Amino acid sequence: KTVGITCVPFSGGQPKGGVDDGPVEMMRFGVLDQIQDMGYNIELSDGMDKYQTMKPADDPPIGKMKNPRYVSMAARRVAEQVRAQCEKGNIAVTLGGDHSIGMGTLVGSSSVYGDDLCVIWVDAHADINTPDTTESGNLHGCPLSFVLGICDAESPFDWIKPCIRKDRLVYIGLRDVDATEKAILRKHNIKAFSMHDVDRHGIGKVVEMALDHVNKDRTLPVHMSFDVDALDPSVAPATGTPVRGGLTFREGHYICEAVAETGCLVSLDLVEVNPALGDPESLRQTVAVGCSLVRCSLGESLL
Ligand code: DIR
Ligand code: MN
Ligand code: MN
Ligand code: MN
Repeated sequence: KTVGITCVPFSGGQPKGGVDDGPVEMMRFGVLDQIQDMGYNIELSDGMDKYQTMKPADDPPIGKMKNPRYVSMAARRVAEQVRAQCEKGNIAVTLGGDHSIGMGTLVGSSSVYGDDLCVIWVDAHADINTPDTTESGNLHGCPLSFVLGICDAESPFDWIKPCIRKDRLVYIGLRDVDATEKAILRKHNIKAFSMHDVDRHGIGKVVEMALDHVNKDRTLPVHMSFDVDALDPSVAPATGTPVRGGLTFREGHYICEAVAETGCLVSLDLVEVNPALGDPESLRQTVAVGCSLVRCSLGESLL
């Protein structure tokens, strides 16, 4: 089996520099060798360096959206690379970069797997603002609204067609959701397990309920998008928008292990590792946990 890795050194979906160094730091930490040591072949998508050169000289906001052309171009390239990996039957692993690239990975994966694709979004945030509801204008808070067709994607995002079914999306780990996003979740009946649910039921039950919701028979292809800020800041401090009260080290890993156990994982994002934030020990800890979540999603802890 081959793991197809796409590195996306991109930070245009939010204001903090450094998240574009997430992929290179995970590589430096040895993520490729680690995956190979598990018995997988590795195939790297090309062009780690391309993202900076795509940056338009002039990219004024459109409405509230910041860096719209840059985000759109990057996501479009990600979509092509992830699509190519999935077409070959590789497990497509995308290392970010900020979470705006999630619109690319979902377009890419669903272009191969169709609307059977189930999405598990592990995050402190819902990332489902529309260009109209976003307060911040940061597009890492918006990727799901485009792919679900909750807003009609206007230029420069008009290449994105609705491709993910609302009843095949489930969240785990939410604890910082805008009022506008809560209204969207309610209106479209989107299933979400917040940290409150994790406290109430325990992570084992929550993951089982989440999988039951999107993939009752465990036969459909699964995409997991894992934002490291889902973890508690004590576990993953080096990230742009940390929120207290997150998943423990074990809870985060449990989710990945349970997804691996289904054998249904076809694509995975690991995003929002920002090596520029915090001291060297915070950086090392966050990069290490990012790599270990990737390995567990690929089955490292299964006996
Ligand atoms: C907020 C924060 N909902 C926004 N979102 C974040 O900017 O739309 N996403 N931090 O990662
Ligand atoms: Mn996110
Ligand atoms: Mn987040
Ligand atoms: Mn984010």
